[in-house]
Amino acid sequence: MIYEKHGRVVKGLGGLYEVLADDGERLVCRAKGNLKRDEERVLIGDTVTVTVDDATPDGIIISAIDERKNSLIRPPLANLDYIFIVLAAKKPSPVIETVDKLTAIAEHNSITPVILITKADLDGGAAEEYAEIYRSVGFPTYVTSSETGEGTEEIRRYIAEVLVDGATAAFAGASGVGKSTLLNFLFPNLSLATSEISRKIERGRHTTRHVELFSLSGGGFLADTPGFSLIDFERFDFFTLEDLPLAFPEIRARVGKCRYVDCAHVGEGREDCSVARAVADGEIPETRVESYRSLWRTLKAKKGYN
Ligand SMILES: Nc1nc2c(ncn2[C@@H]2O[C@H](COP(=O)(O)OP(=O)(O)OP(=O)(O)O)[C@@H](O)[C@H]2O)c(=O)[nH]1
Ligand SMILES: [Mg+2]
Ligand SMILES: [Zn+2]
Repeated sequence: MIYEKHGRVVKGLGGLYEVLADDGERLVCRAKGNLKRDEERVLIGDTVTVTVDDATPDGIIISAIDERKNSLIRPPLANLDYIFIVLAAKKPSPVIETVDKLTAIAEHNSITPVILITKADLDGGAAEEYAEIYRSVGFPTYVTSSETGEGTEEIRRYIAEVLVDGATAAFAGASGVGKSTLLNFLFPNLSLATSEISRKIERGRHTTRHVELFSLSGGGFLADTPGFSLIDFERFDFFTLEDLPLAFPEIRARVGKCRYVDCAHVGEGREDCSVARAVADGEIPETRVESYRSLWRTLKAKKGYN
């Protein structure tokens, strides 16, 4: 007998996928040939049709992927509603431009960015400084420590409130910031592997190797993802020069208010630019506008923008 099921791809390893069917059954399947190639490749988080052929031993196949709400290259996930951007107060100290790039990628893909600052026990002052930046932009922001438990009740409550009825989120951020540790703290039955950061280079060791979506009791999904290192986060998922100001809420709000018609809000002798003024007046944190300008230059230098 041949029949179809519909479900969510929650895990993928070595060409095999695990699909949580809408009826609760877990199916291990392969993907149809054309769903293995780059653009059409099955992503964790996809909702899919699985065709089951009872008569064949390997007869459980992902045969179609539903249209995606959004998809990211890094972490490789589809249909996200929230992305928890995780940075540590220190060990490793955050690369703010990478954090801001992630917020921009999230905004551009209609994913709500949530800022999660870990390891507050190591430097509470630094944690608060980072938090201030992102609170001022208006992102939900949490300061936590998996060592002392600080802030974990608040984040647990937020997750319980928003990750319901199929809503999906991922923890993303540099290797070693404590993503898996915090997930274990919040959901002790996950038992995710974690490991100490390297003493020599003060970076993580890429302990988490694959993306996996966990189903939560409220009907939502939450993924742990492999951390990235400084070098492997070059690629933009993304967009044009014109899109970039729209991906920074505090700049987006001032685009229409700039008196220069063709302004990219990157400075260069334009003291009266609405964004430059907001920075001077302390309304936009300097680090955010520095990230914006740096990303703008990177994008402009890419082929096709001259
Ligand atoms: N002091 C302190 N250490 C922490 C905290 N959270 C995590 N750590 C430590 O940081 C190290 C890295 O934690 P992981 O959870 O493996 O980091 P990760 O972000 O999952 O790293 P990848 O899987 O490589 O992306 C471990 O030694 C943890 O014990 C914290 O809140 N405070
Ligand atoms: Mg991990
Ligand atoms: Zn301007």
